[in-house]
Amino acid sequence: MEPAEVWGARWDACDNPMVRRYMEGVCRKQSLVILAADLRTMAGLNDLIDNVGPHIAALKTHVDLVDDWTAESWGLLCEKASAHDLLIFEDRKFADIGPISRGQMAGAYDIRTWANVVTAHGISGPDIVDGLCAGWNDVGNEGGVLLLAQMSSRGNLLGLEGYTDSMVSAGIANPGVFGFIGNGSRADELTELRTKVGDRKLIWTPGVNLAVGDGEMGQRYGHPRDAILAGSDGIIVGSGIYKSETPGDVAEAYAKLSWDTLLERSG
Ligand code: S5P
Repeated sequence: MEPAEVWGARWDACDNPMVRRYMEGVCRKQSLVILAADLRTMAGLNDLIDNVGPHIAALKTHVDLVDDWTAESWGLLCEKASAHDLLIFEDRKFADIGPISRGQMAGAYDIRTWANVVTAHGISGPDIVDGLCAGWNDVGNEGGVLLLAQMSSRGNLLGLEGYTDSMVSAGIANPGVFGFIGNGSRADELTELRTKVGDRKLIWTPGVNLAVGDGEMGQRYGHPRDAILAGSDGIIVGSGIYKSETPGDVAEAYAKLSWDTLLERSG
């Protein structure tokens, strides 16, 4: 199916260059799964991508989790991700002022050279988005920022009155914003977020798992189908996949469910 048909109004309304790349990738891969590859060794990450690469649309990394990181091994991992037709999403959760965030896109990890999408908190004000985009521009790249509008973890402060609304109004008109992180564990909160966001930006959701309930250390989970029907455009799944005995099969099951639900939503 054509992306315009699958994504409907979101396809026409989007204004960040990475969004259509993602939407097209989802249609090629028939998956809305963003793998949260929260492993601590390069060997583990390589094995995981070999297993699940065909079933996911994007690879989410925490580059500073990896014990045996080297620039060379990371470059090879990124090449592997590209060979699997994956967007690369560094979940760095930047939060500083614009110029420092721009500098943090460089540094030892040089995120600006390999990440297509990054996360940021808006706690320091909306200029962080321009700082991150300047980081990409410094090396002739472009990318998209996902602003955290909600979180999945128990007791987080993004639920305080007015925070989510301020985040959405700060990000909605900025073409550097790819979309927002919403809370996949609470479909009603997500429905509200979607109403505020409209069709111009995507919403990606962590806190989803086929086994609904509470996770470790305050993580909460909802069902991916409920999240997509409530307006999620990408399901971020970590331990649900990488802790299973058969990550490839489990990723395939998440992919099928996510794609079927997207078609149900669009149809
Ligand atoms: O609110 C959030 C935002 C994010 S990006 N809650 C989250 O859990 N995340 C990330 O999603 C978190 O950093 C982790 O990499 C992933 C969830 O992993 P899981 O193992 O709970 O599926």
